[in-house]
Amino acid sequence: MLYHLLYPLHTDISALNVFRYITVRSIGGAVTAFLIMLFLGPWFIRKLKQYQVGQVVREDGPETHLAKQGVPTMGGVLILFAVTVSTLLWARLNIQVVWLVLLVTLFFGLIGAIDDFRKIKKKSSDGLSARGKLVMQIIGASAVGLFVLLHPEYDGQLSVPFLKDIQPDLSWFYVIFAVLVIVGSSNAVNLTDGLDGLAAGPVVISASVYLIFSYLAGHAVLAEYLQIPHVPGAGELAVFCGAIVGACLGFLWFNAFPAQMFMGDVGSLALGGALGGVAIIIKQEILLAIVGGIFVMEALSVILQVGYFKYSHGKRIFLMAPFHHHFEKKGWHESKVVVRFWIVSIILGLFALATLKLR
Ligand code: 57M
Repeated sequence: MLYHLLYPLHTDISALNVFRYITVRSIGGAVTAFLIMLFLGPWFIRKLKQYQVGQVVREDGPETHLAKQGVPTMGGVLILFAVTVSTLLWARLNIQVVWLVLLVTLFFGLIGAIDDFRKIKKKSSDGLSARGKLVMQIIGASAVGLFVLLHPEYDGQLSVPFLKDIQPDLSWFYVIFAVLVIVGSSNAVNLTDGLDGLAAGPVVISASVYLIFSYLAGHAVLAEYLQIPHVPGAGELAVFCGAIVGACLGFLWFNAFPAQMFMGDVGSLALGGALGGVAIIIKQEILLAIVGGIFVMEALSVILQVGYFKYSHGKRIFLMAPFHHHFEKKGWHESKVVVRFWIVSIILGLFALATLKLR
């Protein structure tokens, strides 16, 4: 909005020229979202306590988690508020993909909110049924699939990191692939969100990497030089990614151990959906498995554990799944697990950036 309001005045006030630059607006988006979180956070936590929006902790988990009973949850509502306000303030609003990704993110947030509400109302860890959640997620992700189908620049080809000459063509299967990426990413972030700061940290790192890739994808000259797909308008998604980075950093302020609030499914499903959406729109789909390697690893640990548990009639591969519980059960302190997962996430983020040159 600021772009539309202020940039036209640059002929009279030359300083307003800065609103033209995506870099400046991405930083503006990040700082705005961060400050919204920081200033509204304490008030929001008080309101969550007042309305008794508290976490119901499962009894079958690590014992240390029983102390977390009643910690205010649904902090994701504030994250989504901060992301929406700063994206609307700093992005160019005449770019379709900004609206698409923002609306899909909010829709995934809505699914999570329904789930959270049910859990809080019933005071149990059963929210929406897994099937109900999945159907709604597929409906939301299909909006991106439909966009891809209707826009000729999405030709069904995949960008394979490190291998610029290999671009498998999925043809119209690409639409199904897009839905799988978004739904998978949303659920993987949700599974990861089980320790203080564990989901928000890697989301900050992944969104920072996608901020850079979005900027490059939207820049015709740089995209050609780096031999990555050029997607007109994608640069504005850098502003959206900046807003996610800022909002999640602000959330971490309160979610760092010992957490004053959790994000809830409203936050985790939305943030995962957002990352998946950006990855599809800027055509850096496979890269998400590298950048979000922590999320992939957590989801895989659950698939392997549940599969083996059923196959072997009760045996386990890990002490407990998702993977972070395994380390807790081994006696690592929660903060140690979280910081070590962040370290791995940073390394993976750097590795993902290296794909720009190593190809
Ligand atoms: C939700 N949610 C946390 C919070 C957060 C198929 C199965 C493996 C699924 C999996 C599952 O349900 N995972 C997704 C993970 C919960 O946090 C809430 O949920 C939101 C995210 N969706 O924002 O609102 C608990 O996580 C802890 N937490 C923190 N700090 C945070 O910042 O400490 C969350 C955020 C909170 C709090 O304790 O209550 C969750 O774990 O429920 N299921 C599991 O994860 C269960 N695993 C399991 O049963 N594994 C089995 C195999 C055979 C399936 C096994 O390995 O034996 C575990 N869940 C829990 N305890 N809580 C079991 C142990």
